[in-house]
Amino acid sequence: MNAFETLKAAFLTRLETVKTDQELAQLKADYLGKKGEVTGLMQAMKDLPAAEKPAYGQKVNALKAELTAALNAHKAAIETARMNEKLAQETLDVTLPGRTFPVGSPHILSKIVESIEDLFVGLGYQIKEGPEVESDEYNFEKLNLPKDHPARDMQDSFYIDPSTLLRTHTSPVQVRTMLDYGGQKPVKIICPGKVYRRDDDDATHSHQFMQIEGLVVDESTTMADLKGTLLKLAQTMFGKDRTIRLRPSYFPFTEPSVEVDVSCYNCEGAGCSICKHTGYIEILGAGMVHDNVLKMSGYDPAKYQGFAFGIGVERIAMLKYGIEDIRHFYTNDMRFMRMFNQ
Ligand code: FA5
Repeated sequence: MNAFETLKAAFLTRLETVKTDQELAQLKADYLGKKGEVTGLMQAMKDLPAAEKPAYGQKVNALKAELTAALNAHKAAIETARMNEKLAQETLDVTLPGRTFPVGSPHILSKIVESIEDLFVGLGYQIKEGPEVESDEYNFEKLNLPKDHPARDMQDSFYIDPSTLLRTHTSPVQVRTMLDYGGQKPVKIICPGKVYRRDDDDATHSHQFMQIEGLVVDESTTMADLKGTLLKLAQTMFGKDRTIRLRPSYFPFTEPSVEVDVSCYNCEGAGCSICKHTGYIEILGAGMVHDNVLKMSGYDPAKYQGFAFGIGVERIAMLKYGIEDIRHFYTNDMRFMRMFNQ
Protein backbone atom coordinates (compact mmCIF):
# COMPACT_ATOMS: atom_id res chain seq x y z
CA MET A 1 0.00 0.00 0.00
CA ASN A 2 1.43 3.37 -0.95
CA ALA A 3 1.25 6.48 1.25
CA PHE A 4 -2.04 7.56 -0.32
CA GLU A 5 -3.75 4.28 0.41
CA THR A 6 -2.38 4.15 3.95
CA LEU A 7 -3.57 7.70 4.65
CA LYS A 8 -7.00 6.99 3.22
CA ALA A 9 -7.37 3.75 5.20
CA ALA A 10 -6.38 5.53 8.44
CA PHE A 11 -8.86 8.34 7.66
CA LEU A 12 -11.71 5.92 6.98
CA THR A 13 -10.97 3.90 10.13
CA ARG A 14 -11.15 7.07 12.22
CA LEU A 15 -14.23 8.31 10.37
CA GLU A 16 -16.10 5.19 11.43
CA THR A 17 -15.60 6.11 15.11
CA VAL A 18 -16.80 9.72 14.65
CA LYS A 19 -20.11 10.36 16.41
CA THR A 20 -20.25 14.10 17.06
CA ASP A 21 -19.85 17.35 15.12
CA GLN A 22 -16.76 18.19 17.19
CA GLU A 23 -15.07 14.88 16.34
CA LEU A 24 -15.93 15.43 12.70
CA ALA A 25 -14.46 18.95 12.74
CA GLN A 26 -11.31 17.61 14.39
CA LEU A 27 -10.93 14.86 11.77
CA LYS A 28 -11.38 17.39 8.98
CA ALA A 29 -8.72 19.63 10.51
CA ASP A 30 -6.33 16.69 10.96
CA TYR A 31 -6.58 15.67 7.29
CA LEU A 32 -7.73 18.64 5.25
CA GLY A 33 -6.75 21.58 7.48
CA LYS A 34 -3.74 23.85 6.93
CA LYS A 35 -1.46 21.50 8.80
CA GLY A 36 -3.39 18.39 7.85
CA GLU A 37 -2.15 15.15 6.35
CA VAL A 38 -3.45 15.84 2.81
CA THR A 39 -2.00 19.34 2.84
CA GLY A 40 1.28 17.71 3.89
CA LEU A 41 1.13 15.46 0.80
CA MET A 42 0.56 18.52 -1.35
CA GLN A 43 3.56 20.26 0.13
CA ALA A 44 5.70 17.19 -0.61
CA MET A 45 5.07 17.88 -4.31
CA LYS A 46 7.73 20.57 -4.42
CA ASP A 47 10.49 17.95 -3.92
CA LEU A 48 9.34 15.87 -6.92
CA PRO A 49 10.78 16.02 -10.42
CA ALA A 50 8.78 18.39 -12.63
CA ALA A 51 7.51 15.56 -14.85
CA GLU A 52 5.83 13.77 -11.96
CA LYS A 53 4.21 16.86 -10.45
CA PRO A 54 1.00 17.00 -12.58
CA ALA A 55 0.08 13.35 -11.95
CA TYR A 56 0.97 13.66 -8.27
CA GLY A 57 -1.08 16.84 -7.95
CA GLN A 58 -4.08 15.16 -9.55
CA LYS A 59 -3.80 12.20 -7.18
CA VAL A 60 -3.69 14.51 -4.12
CA ASN A 61 -6.69 16.47 -5.39
CA ALA A 62 -8.59 13.25 -6.05
CA LEU A 63 -7.80 12.05 -2.54
CA LYS A 64 -8.86 15.40 -1.10
CA ALA A 65 -12.17 15.20 -3.00
CA GLU A 66 -12.73 11.64 -1.85
CA LEU A 67 -12.08 12.47 1.82
CA THR A 68 -14.26 15.60 1.59
CA ALA A 69 -17.12 13.55 0.11
CA ALA A 70 -16.71 10.93 2.87
CA LEU A 71 -16.74 13.68 5.51
CA ASN A 72 -19.89 15.23 4.04
CA ALA A 73 -21.66 11.87 3.82
CA HIS A 74 -20.75 11.12 7.42
CA LYS A 75 -21.94 14.56 8.50
CA ALA A 76 -25.30 13.93 6.83
CA ALA A 77 -25.48 10.50 8.51
CA ILE A 78 -24.81 12.05 11.94
CA GLU A 79 -27.55 14.63 11.35
CA THR A 80 -30.01 11.98 10.20
CA ALA A 81 -29.23 9.83 13.24
CA ARG A 82 -29.68 12.83 15.54
CA MET A 83 -32.97 13.74 13.93
CA ASN A 84 -34.24 10.14 14.17
CA GLU A 85 -33.28 10.01 17.83
CA LYS A 86 -35.11 13.27 18.48
CA LEU A 87 -38.19 12.10 16.60
CA ALA A 88 -38.19 8.83 18.53
CA GLN A 89 -38.04 10.74 21.80
CA GLU A 90 -40.82 13.06 20.74
CA THR A 91 -43.12 10.33 19.55
CA LEU A 92 -46.67 11.19 20.44
CA ASP A 93 -49.13 8.38 21.01
CA VAL A 94 -52.40 10.11 20.29
CA THR A 95 -54.31 7.01 21.37
CA LEU A 96 -53.11 7.32 25.00
CA PRO A 97 -55.79 8.51 27.41
CA GLY A 98 -55.40 12.21 28.22
CA ARG A 99 -54.23 13.46 31.60
CA THR A 100 -57.19 14.39 33.73
CA PHE A 101 -57.06 17.58 35.73
CA PRO A 102 -59.42 17.55 38.70
CA VAL A 103 -61.90 20.35 38.22
CA GLY A 104 -63.78 21.64 41.24
CA SER A 105 -67.32 22.88 41.22
CA PRO A 106 -69.31 25.18 43.50
CA HIS A 107 -70.69 23.67 46.70
CA ILE A 108 -74.36 22.75 46.50
CA LEU A 109 -75.22 25.44 49.07
CA SER A 110 -73.47 28.06 46.92
CA LYS A 111 -75.51 26.86 43.94
CA ILE A 112 -78.77 27.23 45.87
CA VAL A 113 -77.74 30.71 47.04
CA GLU A 114 -76.80 31.67 43.47
CA SER A 115 -80.12 30.49 42.05
CA ILE A 116 -82.05 32.47 44.69
CA GLU A 117 -79.85 35.51 44.03
CA ASP A 118 -80.53 35.18 40.28
CA LEU A 119 -84.27 35.17 40.90
CA PHE A 120 -84.23 38.23 43.16
CA VAL A 121 -81.75 40.23 41.10
CA GLY A 122 -84.15 39.61 38.19
CA LEU A 123 -86.92 41.11 40.36
CA GLY A 124 -84.86 44.25 40.96
CA TYR A 125 -83.37 43.42 44.37
CA GLN A 126 -79.84 44.34 45.45
CA ILE A 127 -77.56 41.86 47.22
CA LYS A 128 -76.24 43.08 50.59
CA GLU A 129 -73.82 41.46 52.98
CA GLY A 130 -73.07 42.12 56.63
CA PRO A 131 -70.50 41.00 59.21
CA GLU A 132 -70.73 37.58 60.85
CA VAL A 133 -69.38 39.08 64.09
CA GLU A 134 -72.23 41.41 64.94
CA SER A 135 -73.28 43.75 67.72
CA ASP A 136 -76.08 42.76 70.09
CA GLU A 137 -77.71 46.04 69.12
CA TYR A 138 -78.09 45.10 65.44
CA ASN A 139 -78.65 41.38 65.94
CA PHE A 140 -81.33 41.83 68.63
CA GLU A 141 -82.12 45.26 70.03
CA LYS A 142 -82.90 47.13 66.83
CA LEU A 143 -84.95 44.12 65.74
CA ASN A 144 -87.32 44.69 68.65
CA LEU A 145 -85.60 42.18 70.94
CA PRO A 146 -84.45 44.09 74.03
CA LYS A 147 -82.03 42.45 76.50
CA ASP A 148 -84.61 40.65 78.62
CA HIS A 149 -86.90 39.62 75.75
CA PRO A 150 -87.87 35.95 76.11
CA ALA A 151 -87.70 35.42 72.33
CA ARG A 152 -83.91 35.73 72.52
CA ASP A 153 -83.96 32.12 73.73
CA MET A 154 -85.29 31.12 70.28
CA GLN A 155 -81.82 31.94 68.93
CA ASP A 156 -79.31 30.74 71.52
CA SER A 157 -76.16 32.69 70.76
CA PHE A 158 -72.36 32.53 70.77
CA TYR A 159 -71.31 35.72 72.60
CA ILE A 160 -67.81 37.13 72.16
CA ASP A 161 -68.32 39.80 74.83
CA PRO A 162 -71.56 41.11 76.40
CA SER A 163 -72.29 43.34 73.42
CA THR A 164 -70.81 41.30 70.55
CA LEU A 165 -71.84 37.91 69.18
CA LEU A 166 -71.77 35.70 66.10
CA ARG A 167 -74.93 36.76 64.32
CA THR A 168 -77.79 34.33 64.87
CA HIS A 169 -79.63 35.31 61.69
CA THR A 170 -79.18 37.53 58.62
CA SER A 171 -81.80 40.02 59.88
CA PRO A 172 -79.20 42.52 61.24
CA VAL A 173 -78.35 43.29 57.59
CA GLN A 174 -81.90 44.73 57.37
CA VAL A 175 -81.04 47.15 60.17
CA ARG A 176 -77.67 48.06 58.69
CA THR A 177 -79.20 48.77 55.27
CA MET A 178 -82.11 50.84 56.57
CA LEU A 179 -79.76 52.93 58.73
CA ASP A 180 -77.48 53.29 55.75
CA TYR A 181 -80.35 54.59 53.60
CA GLY A 182 -81.17 57.18 56.29
CA GLY A 183 -84.88 56.38 56.43
CA GLN A 184 -85.40 58.10 53.12
CA LYS A 185 -85.44 55.78 50.15
CA PRO A 186 -87.12 52.46 49.36
CA VAL A 187 -85.24 49.25 50.25
CA LYS A 188 -85.27 46.10 48.16
CA ILE A 189 -82.53 43.71 49.20
CA ILE A 190 -81.61 40.12 49.82
CA CYS A 191 -78.80 39.23 52.21
CA PRO A 192 -77.22 35.78 51.98
CA GLY A 193 -74.70 34.64 54.58
CA LYS A 194 -73.55 32.36 57.37
CA VAL A 195 -75.19 32.48 60.78
CA TYR A 196 -74.42 30.73 64.08
CA ARG A 197 -76.52 29.34 66.94
CA ARG A 198 -75.79 27.29 70.01
CA ASP A 199 -77.98 24.49 68.68
CA ASP A 200 -76.84 20.90 69.22
CA ASP A 201 -75.87 19.40 65.88
CA ASP A 202 -78.27 16.71 64.69
CA ALA A 203 -79.81 15.61 61.39
CA THR A 204 -81.73 18.87 60.95
CA HIS A 205 -79.77 21.37 63.07
CA SER A 206 -76.28 22.76 62.70
CA HIS A 207 -74.46 25.30 64.91
CA GLN A 208 -73.46 27.07 61.67
CA PHE A 209 -75.83 27.33 58.74
CA MET A 210 -76.83 29.70 55.94
CA GLN A 211 -79.74 32.05 55.62
CA ILE A 212 -81.01 34.42 52.98
CA GLU A 213 -82.83 37.45 54.26
CA GLY A 214 -85.21 39.44 52.10
CA LEU A 215 -86.41 42.96 52.87
CA VAL A 216 -88.63 45.35 50.94
CA VAL A 217 -89.58 48.75 52.39
CA ASP A 218 -91.61 51.20 50.37
CA GLU A 219 -94.60 53.50 50.61
CA SER A 220 -97.18 50.96 49.48
CA THR A 221 -95.79 47.54 50.35
CA THR A 222 -98.44 45.02 51.39
CA MET A 223 -98.78 41.47 52.59
CA ALA A 224 -100.03 40.60 49.08
CA ASP A 225 -96.61 41.66 47.71
CA LEU A 226 -94.97 39.35 50.25
CA LYS A 227 -97.20 36.45 49.28
CA GLY A 228 -96.63 36.95 45.53
CA THR A 229 -92.88 37.17 46.05
CA LEU A 230 -92.73 34.01 48.16
CA LEU A 231 -94.91 32.11 45.69
CA LYS A 232 -92.43 33.01 42.95
CA LEU A 233 -89.58 31.85 45.19
CA ALA A 234 -91.31 28.53 46.01
CA GLN A 235 -92.05 27.86 42.34
CA THR A 236 -88.48 28.68 41.30
CA MET A 237 -87.05 26.33 43.91
CA PHE A 238 -89.57 23.47 43.78
CA GLY A 239 -91.37 23.66 40.43
CA LYS A 240 -93.95 25.85 38.71
CA ASP A 241 -96.96 23.88 40.01
CA ARG A 242 -96.23 24.63 43.67
CA THR A 243 -98.64 26.61 45.82
CA ILE A 244 -97.91 28.16 49.21
CA ARG A 245 -99.86 28.76 52.38
CA LEU A 246 -99.18 31.22 55.18
CA ARG A 247 -99.73 30.23 58.81
CA PRO A 248 -99.76 32.74 61.67
CA SER A 249 -96.52 32.76 63.60
CA TYR A 250 -94.43 35.01 65.82
CA PHE A 251 -91.23 36.92 65.23
CA PRO A 252 -90.49 40.01 67.36
CA PHE A 253 -89.38 41.97 64.27
CA THR A 254 -92.48 41.36 62.11
CA GLU A 255 -96.19 41.95 62.75
CA PRO A 256 -98.10 40.07 61.54
CA SER A 257 -95.67 37.15 61.25
CA VAL A 258 -96.12 33.98 59.22
CA GLU A 259 -94.56 30.61 58.63
CA VAL A 260 -94.63 29.78 54.94
CA ASP A 261 -95.34 26.26 53.70
CA VAL A 262 -94.98 25.01 50.13
CA SER A 263 -97.22 22.29 48.71
CA CYS A 264 -95.34 19.00 48.74
CA TYR A 265 -93.45 18.44 45.46
CA ASN A 266 -93.37 14.71 46.09
CA CYS A 267 -97.05 13.88 46.62
CA GLU A 268 -98.60 17.03 45.09
CA GLY A 269 -100.39 17.67 48.38
CA ALA A 270 -101.86 14.19 48.84
CA GLY A 271 -99.66 13.38 51.86
CA CYS A 272 -96.41 11.42 52.06
CA SER A 273 -93.46 10.87 54.40
CA ILE A 274 -91.61 13.98 53.11
CA CYS A 275 -94.47 16.32 54.11
CA LYS A 276 -95.32 14.19 57.16
CA HIS A 277 -98.72 13.49 55.57
CA THR A 278 -99.78 17.13 55.74
CA GLY A 279 -99.39 17.92 52.03
CA TYR A 280 -97.23 20.94 52.89
CA ILE A 281 -93.60 21.56 53.87
CA GLU A 282 -92.47 24.51 55.99
CA ILE A 283 -89.79 26.52 54.18
CA LEU A 284 -89.35 29.92 55.84
CA GLY A 285 -90.45 32.62 58.25
CA ALA A 286 -91.71 36.02 57.13
CA GLY A 287 -93.93 38.96 57.97
CA MET A 288 -94.59 42.69 57.71
CA VAL A 289 -91.74 44.70 59.24
CA HIS A 290 -92.70 45.73 62.79
CA ASP A 291 -93.31 49.46 63.27
CA ASN A 292 -90.71 49.52 66.06
CA VAL A 293 -88.06 48.09 63.72
CA LEU A 294 -88.84 50.69 61.04
CA LYS A 295 -88.68 53.46 63.66
CA MET A 296 -85.41 52.27 65.22
CA SER A 297 -83.79 52.26 61.78
CA GLY A 298 -85.02 55.73 60.89
CA TYR A 299 -88.12 54.94 58.76
CA ASP A 300 -91.46 56.57 59.53
CA PRO A 301 -94.08 53.77 59.82
CA ALA A 302 -96.83 56.26 58.93
CA LYS A 303 -95.22 56.60 55.51
CA TYR A 304 -93.33 53.35 54.94
CA GLN A 305 -94.35 49.71 55.21
CA GLY A 306 -92.20 46.69 54.54
CA PHE A 307 -92.07 42.93 54.37
CA ALA A 308 -89.22 40.63 55.33
CA PHE A 309 -88.48 36.93 55.10
CA GLY A 310 -85.69 34.59 56.19
CA ILE A 311 -84.85 31.35 54.40
CA GLY A 312 -82.72 28.52 55.79
CA VAL A 313 -80.57 27.51 52.80
CA GLU A 314 -79.65 24.01 54.05
CA ARG A 315 -83.30 23.17 54.69
CA ILE A 316 -84.18 24.23 51.13
CA ALA A 317 -81.34 22.09 49.73
CA MET A 318 -82.38 19.13 51.89
CA LEU A 319 -85.96 19.33 50.66
CA LYS A 320 -85.01 19.87 47.04
CA TYR A 321 -82.57 16.96 46.87
CA GLY A 322 -83.97 14.61 49.53
CA ILE A 323 -80.88 14.94 51.77
CA GLU A 324 -81.66 13.38 55.11
CA ASP A 325 -78.83 14.81 57.24
CA ILE A 326 -77.69 18.45 57.36
CA ARG A 327 -74.18 17.37 58.43
CA HIS A 328 -73.48 16.11 54.89
CA PHE A 329 -73.04 19.74 53.81
CA TYR A 330 -70.11 20.26 56.16
CA THR A 331 -68.21 16.97 56.34
CA ASN A 332 -66.65 17.29 52.87
CA ASP A 333 -67.30 13.70 51.83
CA MET A 334 -66.35 13.75 48.14
CA ARG A 335 -68.97 11.12 47.28
CA PHE A 336 -71.65 13.53 48.53
CA MET A 337 -70.08 16.60 46.91
CA ARG A 338 -69.75 14.88 43.50
CA MET A 339 -73.47 14.11 43.38
CA PHE A 340 -74.05 17.80 42.63
CA ASN A 341 -71.08 18.17 40.30
CA GLN A 342 -72.73 19.01 37.01
C1 FA5 B 1 -85.14 33.66 61.72
O1 FA5 B 1 -83.95 33.45 61.83
C2 FA5 B 1 -85.70 34.95 61.27
N1 FA5 B 1 -84.67 35.94 61.29
C3 FA5 B 1 -86.32 34.80 59.90
C4 FA5 B 1 -87.17 35.94 59.53
C5 FA5 B 1 -86.63 36.98 58.81
C6 FA5 B 1 -88.53 35.98 59.90
C7 FA5 B 1 -87.41 38.08 58.49
C8 FA5 B 1 -89.29 37.06 59.59
C9 FA5 B 1 -88.75 38.10 58.87
P1 FA5 B 1 -85.80 31.20 62.29
O2 FA5 B 1 -85.16 31.15 63.63
O3 FA5 B 1 -87.09 30.45 62.14
O4 FA5 B 1 -86.08 32.70 61.83
O5 FA5 B 1 -84.78 30.66 61.21
C10 FA5 B 1 -85.04 30.75 59.82
C11 FA5 B 1 -84.67 29.43 59.13
O6 FA5 B 1 -83.32 29.09 59.45
C12 FA5 B 1 -85.48 28.23 59.61
O7 FA5 B 1 -86.68 28.14 58.90
C13 FA5 B 1 -84.57 27.09 59.28
O8 FA5 B 1 -84.70 26.75 57.92
C14 FA5 B 1 -83.20 27.69 59.47
N2 FA5 B 1 -82.61 27.26 60.74
C15 FA5 B 1 -82.87 27.69 61.99
N3 FA5 B 1 -82.06 27.08 62.88
C16 FA5 B 1 -81.29 26.23 62.20
C17 FA5 B 1 -80.25 25.31 62.54
N4 FA5 B 1 -79.81 25.16 63.77
N5 FA5 B 1 -79.66 24.59 61.55
C18 FA5 B 1 -80.08 24.74 60.28
N6 FA5 B 1 -81.03 25.60 59.87
C19 FA5 B 1 -81.64 26.33 60.82
